[in-house]
Amino acid sequence: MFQLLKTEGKARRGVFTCAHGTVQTPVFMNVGTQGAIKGALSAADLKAIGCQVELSNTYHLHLRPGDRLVHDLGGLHRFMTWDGPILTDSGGFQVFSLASLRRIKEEGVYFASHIDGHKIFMGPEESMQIQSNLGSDICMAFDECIENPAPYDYVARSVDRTYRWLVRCKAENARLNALPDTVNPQQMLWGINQGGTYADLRIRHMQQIAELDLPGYAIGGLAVGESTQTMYDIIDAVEPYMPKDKTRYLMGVGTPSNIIEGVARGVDFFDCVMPARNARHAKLFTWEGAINLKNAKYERDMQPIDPACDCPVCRRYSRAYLRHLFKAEEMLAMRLSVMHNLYFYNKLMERIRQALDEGRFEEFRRTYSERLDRRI
Ligand code: PRF
Ligand code: ZN
Repeated sequence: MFQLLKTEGKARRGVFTCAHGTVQTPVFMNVGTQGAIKGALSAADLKAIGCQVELSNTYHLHLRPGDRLVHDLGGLHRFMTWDGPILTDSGGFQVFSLASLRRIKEEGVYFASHIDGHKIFMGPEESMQIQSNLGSDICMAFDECIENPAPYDYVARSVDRTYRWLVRCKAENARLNALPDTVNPQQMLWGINQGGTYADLRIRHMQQIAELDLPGYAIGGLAVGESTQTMYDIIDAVEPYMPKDKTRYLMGVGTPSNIIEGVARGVDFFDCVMPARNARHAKLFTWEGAINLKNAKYERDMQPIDPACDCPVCRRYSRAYLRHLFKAEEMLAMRLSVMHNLYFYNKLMERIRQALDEGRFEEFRRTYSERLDRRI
């Protein structure tokens, strides 16, 4: 269920409720692809960094340890000991970015596992069955994510197929939720808008999927090759056709600035591997811009990563020490850096929500949108 509390321009402040709790939006979902946050963060750490929603992947957990096993052990919440909301991505995107020997048919996708090469089939029903076994609160539709730019005719045909897949997802999700041994009978399905960089295809598809009256809608197929401006233009084109009373999720986006600009365009949910990935390369976000801890200038710097940050890492450790950990390739370098960056992203969302509550989001956007993406 989604309740819209307040708007400022197109930006939205809301509360989302599911079986495992309430979520204050706009929100950033912390990515734990295989049921763990990269950089050795535990479910207990997720609380410490202010995580509201954890995101896992159908494709990875299906291959290993297997969704049937997770089902039999009581579902993903219990398995990873995270009792807050979980969203699972459908596998659509991962099949297209990771798997090899891919063949797309009307019934679904045939591909080879990126782990051992064995042949797998995944279609809308299989994706729903896997996500039902995992017991996530939100399951995502099985879609085709096309790299931009792609030929108009291909995108048009693909979007039609993604629509037919969504109709099948909806029926299968309803059937699975009604089974007696379902992990999470309240699992909700969100649809995904596709259409590449073509506004007309995007809008037509959005109108079609809005009619299915799903509890949430995502914009997929962005941040996959197009320019930042094109991404913003597509969000602007689609947004008027997204139901106002349903949650909106911009998949796999992005930098702090992309997120602020996404909120300004009416998006409620975000996820991205960037904060964790950057952290593992010693690239850390601060409220003045991003820094690289490997830089020699931090060798004797006893300040925290960000003097304006109150995360568990900044309260205790210095840039000099973290730089040493990176140089020495200590695992602790990864763990502490990922903690700081994810805390930063969750804090960014908290500050966005605060600004919306106080009617000063536009001012916040002017102050931070460019600043946070620059390198200092
Ligand atoms: N589809 C799905 N997951 C995704 C995407 C998509 O288009 C993207 C695109 N940025 C990220 N994750 N199912
Ligand atoms: Zn910090």
